[in-house]
Amino acid sequence: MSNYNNNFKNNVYTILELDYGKTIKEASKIELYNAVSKAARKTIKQDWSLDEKGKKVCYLSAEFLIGRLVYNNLLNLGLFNQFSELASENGLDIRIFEDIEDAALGNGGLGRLAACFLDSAATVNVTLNGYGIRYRYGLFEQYFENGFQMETADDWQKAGDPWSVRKEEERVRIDFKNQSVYAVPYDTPVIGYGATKINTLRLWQSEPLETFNFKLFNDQKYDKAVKEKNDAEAITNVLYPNDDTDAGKKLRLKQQYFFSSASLQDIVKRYKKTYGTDFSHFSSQYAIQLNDTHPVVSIPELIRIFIEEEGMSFAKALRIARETFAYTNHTVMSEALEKWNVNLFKAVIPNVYKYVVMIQRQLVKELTALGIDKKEMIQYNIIDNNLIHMARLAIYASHSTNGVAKIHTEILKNDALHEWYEIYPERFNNKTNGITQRRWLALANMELSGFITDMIGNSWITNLDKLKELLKYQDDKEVLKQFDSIKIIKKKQLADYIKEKDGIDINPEFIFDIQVKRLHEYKRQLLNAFSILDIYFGLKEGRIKEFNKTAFIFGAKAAPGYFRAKGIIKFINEIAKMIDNDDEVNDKLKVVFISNYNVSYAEKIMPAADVSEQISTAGTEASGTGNMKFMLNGAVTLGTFDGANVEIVEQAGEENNYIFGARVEDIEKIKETYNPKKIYESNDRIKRVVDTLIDGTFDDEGTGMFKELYTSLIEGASWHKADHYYLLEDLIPYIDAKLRVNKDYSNTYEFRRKCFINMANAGTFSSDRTIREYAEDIWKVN
Ligand code: B1N
Repeated sequence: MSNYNNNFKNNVYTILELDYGKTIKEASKIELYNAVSKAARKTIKQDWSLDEKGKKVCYLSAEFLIGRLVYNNLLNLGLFNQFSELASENGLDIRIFEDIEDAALGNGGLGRLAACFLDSAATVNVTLNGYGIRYRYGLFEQYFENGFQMETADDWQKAGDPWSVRKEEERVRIDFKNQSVYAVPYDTPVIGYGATKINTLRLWQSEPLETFNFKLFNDQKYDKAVKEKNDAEAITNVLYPNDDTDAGKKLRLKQQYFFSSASLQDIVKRYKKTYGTDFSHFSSQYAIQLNDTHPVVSIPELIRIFIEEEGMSFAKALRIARETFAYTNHTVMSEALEKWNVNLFKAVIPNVYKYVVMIQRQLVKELTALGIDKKEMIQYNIIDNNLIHMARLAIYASHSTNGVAKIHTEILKNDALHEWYEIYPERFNNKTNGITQRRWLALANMELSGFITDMIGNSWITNLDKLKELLKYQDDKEVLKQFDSIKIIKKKQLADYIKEKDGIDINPEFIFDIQVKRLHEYKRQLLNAFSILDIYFGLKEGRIKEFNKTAFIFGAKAAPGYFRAKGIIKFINEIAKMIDNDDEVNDKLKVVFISNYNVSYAEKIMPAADVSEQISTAGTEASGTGNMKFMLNGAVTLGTFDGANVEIVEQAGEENNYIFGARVEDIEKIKETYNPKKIYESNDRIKRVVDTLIDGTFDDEGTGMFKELYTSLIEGASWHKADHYYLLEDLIPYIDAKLRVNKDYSNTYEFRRKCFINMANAGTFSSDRTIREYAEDIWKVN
């Protein structure tokens, strides 16, 4: 793999000369970035197309959180060393591209999972192409003002988009009730490791049929003349910043239909190039995976195309649709389950609504035949109470519904979707999430990668199970010492990075205890905050005597309209300030809320953690994938028995992690009688930390945020009972577990041994494994 691309460096020079008339010395960072990216692209030998032979998987997702592509592509193309040489020959730092913007075309775990799947499918040789939306602005950029979250637009194309190609001639037309637009595809090559396979990420951009209405312009109606353009562009202008919640907005439905229809038109057109109008091979040529309910409108859209454009019968169209589509569920939380108001749906895509009605009628027929009566039928109805239930539509009209971790799939089967499991048990299956070790170990932690490769060779890059071979070193003092020194290097690097980005000093000798993920009540960042306050008071009172210095690091974006989540950010920033100003404790306690947590920041954070915080209420976090990234980089998990944490401790041992708190069964039992106020009133420590929300310890500048958080815990609200996520129930066991971690850290050797065992057992969390399971069980490819 080393020397088949020996033109790369010369190509960089040539492109700089042709495109910018500059030498490498004269080129700007952005020019160099464009030249390096294009030169790397040029080394791709095979042509990459969407028309490969054999079965093709289409991964439809509203989000692809791909982050920064340049380093990953250099690695997978085998060009990283040549790039390093080029840099050093010209006196440049290889990190020169670190201020190229991330492509943040996703919110969090769901979008990042889609990106890891792209990398893995191309690497394990599965033909899988991603279809999604080319948002003009991705997830907002976050900064803090006085500890409050502020947002600005994420202009991710600032330095250009040298990895994509616009395919003007492959545009398709999308018709809404009162608007028609073009969907123009931008294709990005997805390069498998070793570049043996190139797949495609096709993102659609919305554009007007006519850029400029000349007649209106001549009639002096200037505003109207540009209106069509603006209205068209609005559709793909911005990513909805909600993670795990449903926005329910008209524009969002337009986005969903826009990319679903564009992708299906594209797929059908390609199919017809080979098979004409004989659709009997369709489902053996295409598998379509629906990433959550966001692309589920694809189902009635395909049926519409088959019936209206291909003259197929409804029965046949539904059968082919069912054989082709599969659905992944990513959450059981009711706030996130998409339901579209019938009137809104009809106002946007009336001609698709027709087919939803036909599917609903067919559902009633089928269920009646199964002996289900009218009353029982209600829970299955796709159209019910003037709402279209997208998850029900997906389960009914597809052949596979999967959850994303064992415990999550069990909850789907036994609880959230139990009624569907009863009638279609064979459709349900689990596919535990995974992460790509190329980005999350080989690139993010080159020091650890090199160390691992020295011990067991480099086959782990495409076969992560090989890490198990490291287990033979688990008691080797010398190995663990080196492993520890790598962690220290990564902690120093993170400290430098935080200093540079956020201007905050962190002592790398502190324990790095880290919680990074979207801000949501169920993820319980507030529980973490309370535990820190209790430790703070404990240190001041002398209740806690021995304590290893710890930096508690947070990173999280709150949806801009999520008032409570923003209150939690402000609260944590207030705690950080109080501790910083307290000379009694600030030599051993530090709280940091880093700003603008994103994929690139994560690449610095994951390798530097000693403790991974995964503390969601049991039964709420479908899987989590950050937990896997921490584990792979050698951190212990401090977490609840939830999501993939369950499988993490199954692999690495409970004795090497810190599991605490109520389990799903426990919560089931206490649910009816749960009384957080009583817990609060009967425990002085709990009362003390919760009261900081209202006793003047902290100032929320008159926003009422802290009082509202207090109320949500103690009094509840109409839509959620008090302390809906059981913070007070779990607080004391959580603090106990946290102090156990802290104590165990005193024995460096024992602690690093735990970390090492976690890393060595992370093999199963490679998204290569996940993709192989989808390929075999759901897509039936290879
Ligand atoms: O999907 C991830 C899981 O690892 C996480 O546990 C899960 O929370 C996450 C609506 C979502 N579930 N639902 C969403 C995202 C955007 C949106 O608009 C819902 N994200 C998840 C990968 O399986």
